Order: sequence, then structure tokens, then C-alpha cells
Amino acid sequence: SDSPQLEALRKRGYVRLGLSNEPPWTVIDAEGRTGGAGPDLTRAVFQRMGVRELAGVLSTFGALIPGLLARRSDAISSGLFIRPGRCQAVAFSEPDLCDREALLMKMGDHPTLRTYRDVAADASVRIGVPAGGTEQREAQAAGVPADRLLPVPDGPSGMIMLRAGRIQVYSLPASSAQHLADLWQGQKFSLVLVGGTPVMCAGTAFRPDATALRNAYDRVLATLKSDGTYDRILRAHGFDPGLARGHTRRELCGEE
Ligand code: 6CS
Repeated sequence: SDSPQLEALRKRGYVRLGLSNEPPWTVIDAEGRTGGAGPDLTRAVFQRMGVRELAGVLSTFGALIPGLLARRSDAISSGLFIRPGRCQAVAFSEPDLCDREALLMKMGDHPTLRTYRDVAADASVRIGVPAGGTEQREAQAAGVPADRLLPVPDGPSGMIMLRAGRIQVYSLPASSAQHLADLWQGQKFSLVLVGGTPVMCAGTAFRPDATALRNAYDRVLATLKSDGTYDRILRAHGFDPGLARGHTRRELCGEE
């Protein structure tokens, strides 16, 4: 039988989705419409569950989980990586979107930088990272001091900081970095994958008391993964639909 949470969403007719504007994971267009791989996939899942509409609730990455827990959203679908620490706070779906981490630099600048440890070791390098995101944690863990680790609210800000020399490196997922490099093609930027970090996989996140809703979501997600819908949506946004199939929530949460 269906969860009371799902019944309530059906009655209301829409699900409030916590989002951070980071193409191609999440794309807010000029008319304010919500798209991108995460929201498009989540919309398809909820439509099959009988919830027709999606209402975006925007914030930085670091504010997504607090917003969900404070009931400003019903779920998060914005490429929120499934990480052990986050699994303590929210109930993730099975993985949906996966990507590698990248470093974006001005072409020719710091050609030997490959890892967050390299950044930590070079006192002349300041690194920009999505505010409250995984890159911030990883860079911190690798020993990058706070005065050289700058939270960036969104992609355009990061590119302006990079161009102005406020930061020398901007770290974010490879698909996001590629999107920005393409947008700013007039200026030359180069992109390297971060060495020593695993493939990161995201999931849709629910409040910890909403596991029945999460389980219903997972059942539909599995159907979309087998009927071609999932592959079509991921490919439309440049994601590899094969990557998430090699991973599970259990493994990404560090439970095995
Ligand atoms: O989940 C995260 O922490 C990261 N996810 C994406 C899609 N971009 C940056 C953010 O740090």
C-alpha cells in the first residue's frame, strides 16, 4: 500500500524539490522553468507515482539538506552525492547520476596540479568550490587551509573569480566544469580530472522519516531504468546511464 507521505503529495498535486542551479545537473531557464538531468528524472518518477507537478526550491549545495529537514522542500534532486556523512542525515534513493570531479584552470596555468593535495602543497593557489559541497570537504580533508579555500555560490561567479585571479583553480564535477568551459569558450580554460577521487554518484534525498516514500520512489526508478526512460533522460543531458548501474546506495553510504 502507498505511504501517507505519497498520498499527501498526490492530494496537493506537486512535489517541492530542493535544487542548486548547476547545469547540466539542474538547469533553471530564462522563463524560470526547472529542468536538467536531476529534476527531469525526478519529475518522470513522480509523474508515474501520480504527482503531476514539480516546484523548485533553490539554494546552495550546503543549504539543501537543512532546507529538506526544515520542511522547505519534500525531496532534493540536484546531483546531491551519496556520501556516508549525508546518509546519516537523509534517506537517499538508489544512485541516479554519476560523474568524476574536475579542476578548471586558465589554460597553461599550474599545469602540474592534479589533486587537492597538490593544491594544499602550493601556497600560491587558491581554490574555489561549490558552497557546502563535496569538493569543499575533500579539499579541506586534503589539507587546503581555509584562507585558500573559497566557497562559490554558482558557476558564473566561479568563472569570474577564476578570470580575475581571485582563485587559480575551480573544482566541481566534470560535467559542470565542461558546461562552464563551453559557455566561456572565448577565454581559454582547461579541465583536468581530480586524481585519487572515486566516481561520485548522486541520489534523490528524502527526510529520514520518509523511507516509505523513498522506497516507492526506488521502485519506480528501477522501472524507468529498465524501460529506457532513464537512459533517454540522462543522454539528453550528456550523462552516461551506465555509470550508476555499477553502484548501490549501500555501498556509497559506506555500509559494505
Ligand atoms: O553533492 C555535491 O556535494 C556536489 N554535487 C554536484 C552536482 N555539484 C557540486 C556539489 O558539491
